[in-house]
Amino acid sequence: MQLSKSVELRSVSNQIDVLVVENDLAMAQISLHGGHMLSFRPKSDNRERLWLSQDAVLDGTKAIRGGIPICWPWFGDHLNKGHLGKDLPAHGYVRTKQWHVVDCVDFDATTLITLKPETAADQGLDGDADLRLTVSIGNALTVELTTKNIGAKAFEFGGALHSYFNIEDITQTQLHGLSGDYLDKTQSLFDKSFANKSSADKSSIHKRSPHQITPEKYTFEKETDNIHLSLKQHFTISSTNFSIDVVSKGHDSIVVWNPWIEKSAAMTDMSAGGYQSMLCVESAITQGITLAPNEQHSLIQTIQ
Ligand code: TA6
Repeated sequence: MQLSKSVELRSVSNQIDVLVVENDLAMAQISLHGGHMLSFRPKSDNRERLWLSQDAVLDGTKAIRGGIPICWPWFGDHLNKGHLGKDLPAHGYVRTKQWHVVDCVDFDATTLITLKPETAADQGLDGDADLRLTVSIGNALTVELTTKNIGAKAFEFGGALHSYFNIEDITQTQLHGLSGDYLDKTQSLFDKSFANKSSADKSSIHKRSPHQITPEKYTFEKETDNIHLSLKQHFTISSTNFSIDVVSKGHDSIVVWNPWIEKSAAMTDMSAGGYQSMLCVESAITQGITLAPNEQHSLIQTIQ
């Protein structure tokens, strides 16, 4: 596939291939391992929007910690672990697959790149899907994950654009735009098999779990793993001197995650202090979406 003038393919330690993009308006990096955005820096202010762990494993052996992991075709853990007789990976399987460039074009105000995984089929997806990630890099970054049913029967899927945002100091950070109640995964009945339960079971778990009301001032002072069953589309993450705008479409939930001190320290690909400069605000499908043959669905996040 011919790349456009603004895009170059570089190898990181001869182990993963990364698309390095520089056009008039922005710089960005996308790993072909996982179809994974690693960096987005608009030239208007030259500030990095995405957080990438300094200990991220960039050799293709595991999912990359930071950037925008593509979780698909489920969010969290898969229900059928036991039935399928082998462990299925958390957050689906495409974040460790090799992706290919399908299209790469420069326009006046953006570079548009479309990627697809080597295969969208694997254990845990009961159907035939075509999966594409289209990334638009300009003043803003738009990431669009499109799932199309190309088989003869309906299937259910979930997922997330699990974006890690780069912030100055988590204790000075506020999230604006969410309201209503949320499920606190650190305390709830939310168990490992939630993601692929039937819609009725999910809604029953949500009802039985202790719900919290989103505070007017949404700040962070401990481990946070909140599922907001929210269709709201516009969020702002504000730090002391800087804010990031996020617009989400096609989601049924917004997941807000920070592992805090102990969990950061326990992760081999995150330093103990890593939690201080990151916040995940994820556009997610936690309830599952059923696609009939020929139907398609797009999960979209725009970051500015
Ligand atoms: O989206 C939040 C979450 O599901 C957390 O529960 C947390 O474990 C996180 O994602 C990271 O998951 P990972 O599989 O990348 O370690």
